[in-house]
Amino acid sequence: MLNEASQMNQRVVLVGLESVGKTSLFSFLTEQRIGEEVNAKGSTIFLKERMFDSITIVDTPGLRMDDSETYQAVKEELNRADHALIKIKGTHFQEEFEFLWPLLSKGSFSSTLLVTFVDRMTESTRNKLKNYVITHKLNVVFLSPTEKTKQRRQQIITSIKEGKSLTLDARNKLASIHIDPTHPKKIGMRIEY
Ligand SMILES: Nc1nc2c(ncn2[C@@H]2O[C@H](COP(=O)(O)OP(=O)(O)OP(=O)(O)O)[C@@H](O)[C@H]2O)c(=O)[nH]1
Ligand SMILES: [Mg+2]
Repeated sequence: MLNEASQMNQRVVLVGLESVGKTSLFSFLTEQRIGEEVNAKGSTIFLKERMFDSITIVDTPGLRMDDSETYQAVKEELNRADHALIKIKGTHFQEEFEFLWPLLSKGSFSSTLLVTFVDRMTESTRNKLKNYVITHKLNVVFLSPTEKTKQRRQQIITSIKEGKSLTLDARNKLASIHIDPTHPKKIGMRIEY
């Protein structure tokens, strides 16, 4: 059951490294096309907010190890957030989780962990992570482009509205799981995942 707070406007921030699919999710949740706040490569360059279902959602530029300005801007957004949608590529689960850890372990916002690029994980790493999440009842949603259904959208909205969170115990569990990265295969000059 949704509580009273869930009826009020909630501020939700999308957080993650570059190209993990934040803007794709922003567009999917708000049911609107991607706007003009991207550069030629499709990377988000400005914070952008939209409203849907009594939720204000903020799309942020991707975090990079060498970009402290973006890191600071995202950190400030998180200070104002009620909920964080944390996106991690399943193909690079361990390294991205470690990078985001300092942002996750502080703050008073509730949070949902969304694992993307599940379609690019090997079957064994995908199963390992999924089984781990089920066994430990972790608040983690798996998202691949082919699974962008109404039910998946509703699952994410429910997690936001109910103020579900990754508990400290869950975060510690996730930090301790070992998932081998799926290395990109080089095909000519292009890098394919
Ligand atoms: N295979 C696969 N591709 C995805 C997935 N999610 C997003 N993409 C693709 O990845 C690319 C980057 O997606 P964006 O939504 O722009 O990623 P972003 O996190 O907003 O990127 P930045 O703004 O640069 O940080 C797009 O071509 C998407 O179609 C996924 O789960 N699997
Ligand atoms: Mg983006």
